[in-house]
Amino acid sequence: MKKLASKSKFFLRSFYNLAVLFYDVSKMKLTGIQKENSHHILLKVFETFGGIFNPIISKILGLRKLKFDNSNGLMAKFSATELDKAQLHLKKEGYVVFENVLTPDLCNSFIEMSQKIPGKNRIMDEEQGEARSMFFERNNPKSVRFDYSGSDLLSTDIVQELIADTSIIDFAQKYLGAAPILDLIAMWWHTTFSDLPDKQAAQWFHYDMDRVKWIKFFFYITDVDSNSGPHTFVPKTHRRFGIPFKLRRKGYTRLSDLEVEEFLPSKNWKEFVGKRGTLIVEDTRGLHKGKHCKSGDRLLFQLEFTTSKFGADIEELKISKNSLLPDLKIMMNKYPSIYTTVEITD
Ligand SMILES: O=C(O)CCC(=O)C(=O)O
Ligand SMILES: [Fe+2]
Repeated sequence: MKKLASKSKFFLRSFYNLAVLFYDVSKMKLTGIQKENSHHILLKVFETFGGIFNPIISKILGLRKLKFDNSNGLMAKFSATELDKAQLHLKKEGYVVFENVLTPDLCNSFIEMSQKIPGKNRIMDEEQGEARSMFFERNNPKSVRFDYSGSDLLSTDIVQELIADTSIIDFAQKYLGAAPILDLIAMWWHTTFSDLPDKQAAQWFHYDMDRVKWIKFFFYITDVDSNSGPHTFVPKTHRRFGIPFKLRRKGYTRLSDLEVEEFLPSKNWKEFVGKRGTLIVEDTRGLHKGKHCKSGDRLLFQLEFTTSKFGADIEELKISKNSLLPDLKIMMNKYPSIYTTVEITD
């Protein structure tokens, strides 16, 4: 009897949350304003309904697709057939890998840049470390992860060129099925500072759910082998019900390898070893982590595109008028909706 009562309570609560979510989504669609608690409700609905409503909400909130000339840019070296095949793989498995996307010269420029702009040591589990701004010392890391801010990255030419690259944006759009919005620019080092995988540094399995629908581009800037912290993904978990209910029920949290292994055998996990310049495009709604770094280090650059800003707070991206490159300026004028997260300052 008690069990039945708690089951009906769960059932009622789930449908109440679903109704609230659709109310919040309609409000966002009509007014462009998001209610404060919406991200929490989005997470709750994902927990119970396993992602069946994400594509529907994305359709409601998404903007009409844009037309791009994708004959230039980093992805232009792949044929239309190769790119179509890649899209199919991405949809089916949740990830796709492209090799030699960034040239060694560009990777060198990224490494140089990572030592010229400031960043912060990630406060680790047990709150070790301090998050004041400093320059990264490759020979003397002070945390397991060293992060750069989106705005600092955006002040550099190489990053501006990448976010103005229509071949990348077009690939994102094909997956998303709506006009992409750039909602994250990130870069971080993984180091051997700690002997244990760190939850704060995303070294435990988790799914992302800051938005409704999104796609991440992970660029390896350094060579990555099994010991230097390869990005790791559980194929097909990006699909509806891809993450078993018993794992979703644990909440928006980090999961140990053992907890994941219980439902999704590790022989199927995909550990991406790859040379610098490798690009992994991934729907991080599936379970993923950065494997703990045991030797060497790893520098990774990341872009995320979404169909709507609905969800968690978005880090502001600021760029000063003086450092804005002409190519990006043209893109921002031609396709303002992609760059609504970017603010040009004096
Ligand atoms: O560092 C990694 O490979 C994982 C990062 C991650 O979880 C993310 O970017 O969503
Ligand atoms: Fe993540």
